[in-house]
Amino acid sequence: MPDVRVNAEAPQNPQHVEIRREDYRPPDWLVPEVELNFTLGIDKTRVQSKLTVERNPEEEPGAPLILNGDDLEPAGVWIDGERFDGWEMKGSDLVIPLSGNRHEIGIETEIHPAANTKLMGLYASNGMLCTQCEAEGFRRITFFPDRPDVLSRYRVRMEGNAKQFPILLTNGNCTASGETDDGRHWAEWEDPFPKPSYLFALVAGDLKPNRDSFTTMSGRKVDLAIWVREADLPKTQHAMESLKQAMKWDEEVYGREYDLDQFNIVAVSDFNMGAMENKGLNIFNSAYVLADPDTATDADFDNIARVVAHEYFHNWSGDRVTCRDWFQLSLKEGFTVFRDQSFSGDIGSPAVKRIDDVRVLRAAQFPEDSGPLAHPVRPDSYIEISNFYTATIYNKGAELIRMMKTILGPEKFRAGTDLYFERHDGQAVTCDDFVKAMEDASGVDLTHFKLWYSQAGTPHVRARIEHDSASGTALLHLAQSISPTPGQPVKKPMAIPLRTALIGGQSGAEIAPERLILLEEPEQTVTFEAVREPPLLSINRDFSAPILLQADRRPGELEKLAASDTDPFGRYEAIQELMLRWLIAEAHGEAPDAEPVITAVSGTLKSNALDAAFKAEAIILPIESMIGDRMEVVDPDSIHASRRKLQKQLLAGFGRSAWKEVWESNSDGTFELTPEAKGRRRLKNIALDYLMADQTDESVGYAFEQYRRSSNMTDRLAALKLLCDTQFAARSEALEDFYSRYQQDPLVIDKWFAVQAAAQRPDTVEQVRTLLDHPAFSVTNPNRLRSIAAYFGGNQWAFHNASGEGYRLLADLILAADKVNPQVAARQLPPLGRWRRFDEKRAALMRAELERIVATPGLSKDVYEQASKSLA
Ligand code: B3K
Ligand code: ZN
Repeated sequence: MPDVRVNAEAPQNPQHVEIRREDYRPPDWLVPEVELNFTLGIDKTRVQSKLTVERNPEEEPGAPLILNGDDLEPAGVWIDGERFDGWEMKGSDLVIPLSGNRHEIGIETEIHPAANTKLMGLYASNGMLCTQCEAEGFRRITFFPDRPDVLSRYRVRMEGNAKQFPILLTNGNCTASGETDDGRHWAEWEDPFPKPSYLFALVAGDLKPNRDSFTTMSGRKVDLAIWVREADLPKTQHAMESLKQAMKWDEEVYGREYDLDQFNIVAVSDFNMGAMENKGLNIFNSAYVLADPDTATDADFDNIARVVAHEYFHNWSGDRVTCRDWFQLSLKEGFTVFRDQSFSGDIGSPAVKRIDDVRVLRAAQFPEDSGPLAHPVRPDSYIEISNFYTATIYNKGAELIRMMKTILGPEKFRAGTDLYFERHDGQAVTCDDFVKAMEDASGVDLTHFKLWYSQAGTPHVRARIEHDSASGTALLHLAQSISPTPGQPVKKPMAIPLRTALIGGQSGAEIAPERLILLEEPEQTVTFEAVREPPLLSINRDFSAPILLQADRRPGELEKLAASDTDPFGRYEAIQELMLRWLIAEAHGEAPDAEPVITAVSGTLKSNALDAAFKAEAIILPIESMIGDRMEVVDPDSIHASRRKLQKQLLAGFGRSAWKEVWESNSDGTFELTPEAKGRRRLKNIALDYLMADQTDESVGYAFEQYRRSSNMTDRLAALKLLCDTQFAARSEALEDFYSRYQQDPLVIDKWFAVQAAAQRPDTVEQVRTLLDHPAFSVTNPNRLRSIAAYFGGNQWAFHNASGEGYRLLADLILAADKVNPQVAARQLPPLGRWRRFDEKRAALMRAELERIVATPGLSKDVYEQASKSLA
């Protein structure tokens, strides 16, 4: 690991030291070969490792071998076959002095999978054994230089009870297997590709495969298998289809071919995040594998395709080329998210996918970038790396890659990725190496652009157009600034690619074709010639840069853009901006006129040129937190009231019967999973949402009818969500029915908890308190914990209840979860950290909960880092 030093500015706690990027040093010892021998048991597993270690010729001679451990004790250590007792422990690391330059180190450890509630390292889930090693879980299995720049070839032997663990899987290809006389069996596997320890994986359990195959572009046949419990097999086909689509897409779009003879995916029910890209053996949260129309929504199906593709794409962007250190995490994550976003756009609708991605960025990353946990895409320091698997690393990281593609153009971008993969295959590299490959392949200087990696915060861009009709000249005045973020009080101007066009204010035609403006100065003016009519500014088209744009608009401009922008994203943006301006004005008590919003929504719904999926995205009201992000001080109650009011005005403005018509005409008889069918379901359910705006007997009746009649989870859950917000008897009837119908299916019961935690009701806090005592609730299963914590923390109106009870509830939950699983507990903290955005009373209540958390004895460093930084 990099040297550990304490930064005077960082929160102080003697046990929780800060790791700094600038302290990176290459490893003293390399480990070209690893042999692991597992004697498997749920309660106790014995791990014997044999490491071939070589002194790194470029590093300090004489350095001892330091192997990381976590919760481990060596049961025995051998050097070159001789038992060695001269080792010592330094903290949790094992230190072995070595005289020569190459040795064979043997280490034996004993681990306890069933007792491993952190779900890092080797753990038990539903009677099976599985692993999670990224970022620092391998050190909970055996002592090892557990850092991504030590790459090793692995040979693994697993042995265990054949009945309990009929299936034994690890990375690479199986080379031998057999049985012993006493009901046990074994398997040996070899992974020919050197990999860092974080990509190691092992699975042992009673699993059944959905098998298929894929023939690569060079004609090699790859055996594919998705391993699940037998009862879940019928729900694996969508994941399998998605995998084959992803394999083909990566060949066609990036020229990347799969490299092993087999590719395995395993679904597990206890998993800290979505999935993990272990070489040749991806391990998945079952939520991202299992789906059928009765139990999974359209969004679930899309997420499965996205995550399956994401993990598969990591085989090149992550596994073949990996990160030098964890500060470079976005090297693999930002790039891979960009790749999965493009994939999802290509198999569905690129415009709708872009809208969706920007919505996620605005809802999750922008608040992070303007809050106490803001950090650059390439962070400078961390206390616990698990806290840095953030929207900034992933989603803003993806925006950086997208911007480079925009600046270079598609051909040069592809040349850049080709060069990157070719140049760095088998290496552990940095974000700088990625940018260098882009520069070398394209001849474009990206020096200024690289500031996006080191400077945190979302740039604000102000745009104003000035038109001189006599000369036909339009001047576009641009100005940029970034607010300070923790540790970065003064900011430099960024290089911001803005795709820009002009639309004729009268003709509605594109009067200046799209061009790319690179805004590099604090202020810049761009000239457009031959502009014969008053222009409408269509800027940051397709959201070409992750910025906060403030464009000066004359009255009526947004309405025109909403109907005529030639960029679909721009059209969406104009409608949303109209809504936001109304919602904010209303929340400020200004009684704005809703007519322009009604016209834009009606026009969109009536358009013959737009498809249902786009219409749905465009007319959906911005979520409450998004409205809050635009206010000086977030006022949850008036935001809620304002949003409800606009919903009612749109119900009346477009007309109840017109909404009913949208609802009914988009209800198909047969269930299909095509982009068109999904778009129609989405539009239908948004129409139902509007119909329910006044919560009359009649409209609640529609929702209940849809709930009962639905043949698919998308429609059923949409109706349940709406009923959940009401005080009608149909609410409890539907909730009870849903529970009894799906009680055997944990992924659906997660939804049952989630809809209640997200409910828009004045008594949600009390309801959620009661749910915590429900027999099916548990803090040990991450999906179940998230089904309440994440949904409640994201429910602005309920969480920010003026009583402060919401804050207390979340803090209680975080503290309870921290005892079993610090990583997942820490991820629930950010909503409490946003106290600066609220009124004094709420801010004080939020701070009090953060202080209570920080003062709790035995707090993990995960939660400590998030809470203490949030208070700073
Ligand atoms: N690389 C993993 C994330 C691991 C998170 C560890 N705390 C999944 C992914 O991004 O593909
Ligand atoms: Zn990833």
